[in-house]
Amino acid sequence: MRQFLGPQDLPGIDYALEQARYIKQNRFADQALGKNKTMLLVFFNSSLRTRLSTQKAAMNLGMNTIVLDINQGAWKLETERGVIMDGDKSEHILEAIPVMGNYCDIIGVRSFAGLNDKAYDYSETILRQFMDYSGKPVISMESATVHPMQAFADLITIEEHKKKARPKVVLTWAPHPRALPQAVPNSFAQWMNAAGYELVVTHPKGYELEPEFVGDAVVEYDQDKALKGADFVYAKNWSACMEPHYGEILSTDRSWTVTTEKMALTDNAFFMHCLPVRRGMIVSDDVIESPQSLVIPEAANREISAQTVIKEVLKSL
Ligand code: AN0
Ligand code: CP
Repeated sequence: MRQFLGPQDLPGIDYALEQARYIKQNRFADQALGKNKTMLLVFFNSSLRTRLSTQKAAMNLGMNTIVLDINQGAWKLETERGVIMDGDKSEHILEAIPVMGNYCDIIGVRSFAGLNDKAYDYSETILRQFMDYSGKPVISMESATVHPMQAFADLITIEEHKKKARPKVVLTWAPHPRALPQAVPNSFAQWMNAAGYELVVTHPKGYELEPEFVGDAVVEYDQDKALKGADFVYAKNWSACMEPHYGEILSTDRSWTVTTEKMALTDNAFFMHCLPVRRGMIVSDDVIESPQSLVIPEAANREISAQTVIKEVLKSL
């Protein structure tokens, strides 16, 4: 496996879940696989969970890890080709990437969508440059359009808690004061579809996601209707995806906040969110603190999804 952006990069979803179950019980069984191998994690954006869980996963596999925060201590990188570099950027990404590739065996990259230019974001320009110029396998740690290790951890969490083979999973938009990428909802929808669950996506009009991720999921503009009979409620904010409003905030309607009243419409559903979450905006304190809240087990499973993915990459080195 030379790249990881989605379920299509793994040998199969059932295989991946089986591997994840094994790894959760046997975290240190594959230490020989990663011995003297180095995992480099490159962050263009902030992170708590991804930073810690991916390092932990690599260490469980016997690897060494190096973390580089591009915005703290590295040279400011130019990412556009063809510019005259007379501004504040000291180094071009097209030199920086092959240099980084020399010091490691696998690279994880966090490079959020800029939300200014949809074509630039949706062609995964930064991640593709890493794939093309590092000479090393590249894992998305939330790139412009996907967050596959999060969605894989969410899938593992649902598998651990579901009470029926094909649960009803509702992905709901919720309000947020800042414009956020579509990577988390894109990947969540993609992985839920890959798992064959019943998926309903609900959001105000104008927040439609790309059909390549939504697939055959039902899109329901009435949140209350969508929540009826749900087994899992996955809340997330995202900015508008469709032109001419790409990256814009079109609604801050707090009636979409997931509250106890909203959860009462479900079939005693579990509440999920990738974190970090803004209480009072996305979800009420009562819901996130309730016994039905899975936010902490989801975050714990980030170690497992990362380890499953890194192990597959190590096997192919
Ligand atoms: C990011 C996002 O929405 O993509 C990261 C989530 C894992 N969230 C924020 O920037 C708050
Ligand atoms: N869920 C997630 O990716 O969290 P971080 O942004 O803290 O890594």
